[in-house]
Amino acid sequence: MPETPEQSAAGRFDTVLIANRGEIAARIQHACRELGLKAVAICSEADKEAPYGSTADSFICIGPSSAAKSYLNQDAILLAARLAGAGAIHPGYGFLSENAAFADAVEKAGLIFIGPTASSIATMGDKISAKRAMMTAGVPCVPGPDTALPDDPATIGRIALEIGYPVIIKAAGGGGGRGMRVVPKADVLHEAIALTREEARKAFGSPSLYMEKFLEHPRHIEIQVICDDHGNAVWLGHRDCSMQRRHQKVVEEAPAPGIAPDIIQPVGLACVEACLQIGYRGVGTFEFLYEDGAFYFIEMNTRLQVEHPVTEMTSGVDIVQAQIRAAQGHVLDLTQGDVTCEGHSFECRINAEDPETFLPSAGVVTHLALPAEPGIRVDTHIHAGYKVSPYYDSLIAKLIVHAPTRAEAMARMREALAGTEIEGISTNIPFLRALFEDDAFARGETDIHYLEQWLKLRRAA
Ligand code: MV4
Repeated sequence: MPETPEQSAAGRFDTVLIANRGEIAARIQHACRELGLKAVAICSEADKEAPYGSTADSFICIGPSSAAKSYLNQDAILLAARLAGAGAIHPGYGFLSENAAFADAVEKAGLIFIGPTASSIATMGDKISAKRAMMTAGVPCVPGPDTALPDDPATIGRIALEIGYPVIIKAAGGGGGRGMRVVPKADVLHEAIALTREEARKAFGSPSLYMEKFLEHPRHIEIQVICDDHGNAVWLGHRDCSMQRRHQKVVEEAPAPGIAPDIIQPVGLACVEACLQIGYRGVGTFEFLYEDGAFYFIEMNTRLQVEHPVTEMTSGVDIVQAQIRAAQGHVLDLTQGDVTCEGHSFECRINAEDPETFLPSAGVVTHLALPAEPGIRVDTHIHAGYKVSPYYDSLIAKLIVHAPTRAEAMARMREALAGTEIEGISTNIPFLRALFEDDAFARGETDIHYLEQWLKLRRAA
């Protein structure tokens, strides 16, 4: 009798090393425990007091405070996994989560990387090969070639004319806002190409560039997918992540407001089709720009994202558990027909930062009060007495709400923010409170530039 997929999955691993820190290390540990798995926590010297360390089955300090010597140290992480008897590594987000060489090294060490294959990560890491894969699969993309720009200036000029100005030059190795330059008209095209090529060579080790139509006032909308290793994939609805400053998201919501189901439906199905075509496994996010009623693919994230909770709230699916089960080889236990998104969810990222300069604010949390009403979720690792270190990202907590309608969810977030008190360090809470009083935001009238404009007006006032 051939093994069923469920049988082959049995015993693939019973211990997960969580190669991350902060709120997501705590979140992944909860998911492991709920699945009956043991969790190994790691830390740098700065994180020795982390609360998720004392609740883990083992806790290993892998290096000094600097991320390069700890959370990015592949050999130290693999050694810790071997010492603790872990059969799998969950990379969380950031750090090594989208590093194809690390995914490969994990598998070569005989462990399971909780994420897609190294090959999927590499394909999506190169923004040109990602775009080509999506065009092939029928996902709508921004107008522009799915090939690298040639060297010949005349050909480049023709490509720009064909797309129509303004265009944007992007580095194949970039992404997330790094390595791009807008070109308003032909007379600055070649200078822009030269500058972006040099930056790309230095920052990403590759001078490869591509060109797209520049969309001036889009919203940032993403589609969450989850896939197994057996040819099953579903999408779990969409999120609006337009509320950002310098490519750092501040507020996310699900669903994206004002988008009719019949216009997003074919886009979601195209994402699912693309996953099946490329043999994608685990969780992933398709990022789109949305302008004048149309969707344009820009990038795919091959990791669990910071904002996954808003999709968990609306879909009812535990995305981290589903991701781990997919890595264990289990067959996805839901079909597209089972996915029904209900109500509306918001997430606010609470950052330890100076409200004026946005510089990270380190120090001890001297007082902490968190809201705990129905429909409110707080993902955090901090507590009163916790020391926020200056070494890492300033995200210290995520406030997540869920309610039947968008207006009710906004009201609930106002309550959640009112009930959140953090003293001893500066946070962006005052600014989030003001944002949730904004009328245009309440009407869903925002785009990727809204927050920066709002901040400028507020400073002037
Ligand atoms: C664009 C764009 C306009 N047109 N591509 C920035 C991050 C990276 N993921 C892609 N980005 C953009 N690509 C075209 N063809 C505008 C942006 C962009 C942006 C996108 C999403 C969220 C915030 C943004 C802020 C500035 C620019």
